[in-house]
Amino acid sequence: MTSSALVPSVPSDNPDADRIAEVSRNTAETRIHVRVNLDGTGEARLSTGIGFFDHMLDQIARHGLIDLRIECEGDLHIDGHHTVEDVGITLGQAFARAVGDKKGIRRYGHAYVPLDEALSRVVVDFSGRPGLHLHIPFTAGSIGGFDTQLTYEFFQGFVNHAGVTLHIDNIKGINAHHQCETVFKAFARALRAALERDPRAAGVIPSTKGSL
Ligand SMILES: [Mn+2]
Repeated sequence: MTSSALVPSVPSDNPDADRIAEVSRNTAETRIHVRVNLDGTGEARLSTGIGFFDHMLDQIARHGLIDLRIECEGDLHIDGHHTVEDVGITLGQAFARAVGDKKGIRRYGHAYVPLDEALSRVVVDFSGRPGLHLHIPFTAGSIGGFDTQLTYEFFQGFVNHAGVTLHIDNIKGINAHHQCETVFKAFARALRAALERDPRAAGVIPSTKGSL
């Protein structure tokens, strides 16, 4: 049984207002509260109970200039699966809500980010159509107790609920911590680029369809 409480985002009639949304999602497996400000400064308050996962979510805030509050009490006595997947789902819901009708945003964003020997590229489209194309040849199964397979679960949850097309490629990397961190940093930079307001397209929905 899932319950989601959606706190209304700020009205979109002011094109300069901060884009803020809050979502609570409670199931028998996880209890999650997320607050995002897409026009923030990169401030993060994170407690998922998985240290490395918090470190990755921190990259989204810092490099996306997104204020992020994520509290999760999950069934970590089983493993990290439900926690990571459900944080992805809830964060995706919060993004969809904060982005609103997508008027005036750039819609597309991409970034290459290196960290020493590792290099990743992330391309995002706020298309309204969920699609994940993820290629990360992880060199280890676990990073500080974080199961690297859960990277896919996080992004699948996010994509499904944010309604974005996401292409993620880790191009090079030997150290798995570096591989994962370059993916999250590139994701953050791509989000920032896509969600930025385009002054040449103020009030315009960036699609020939007229809606996204
Ligand atoms: Mn690190």
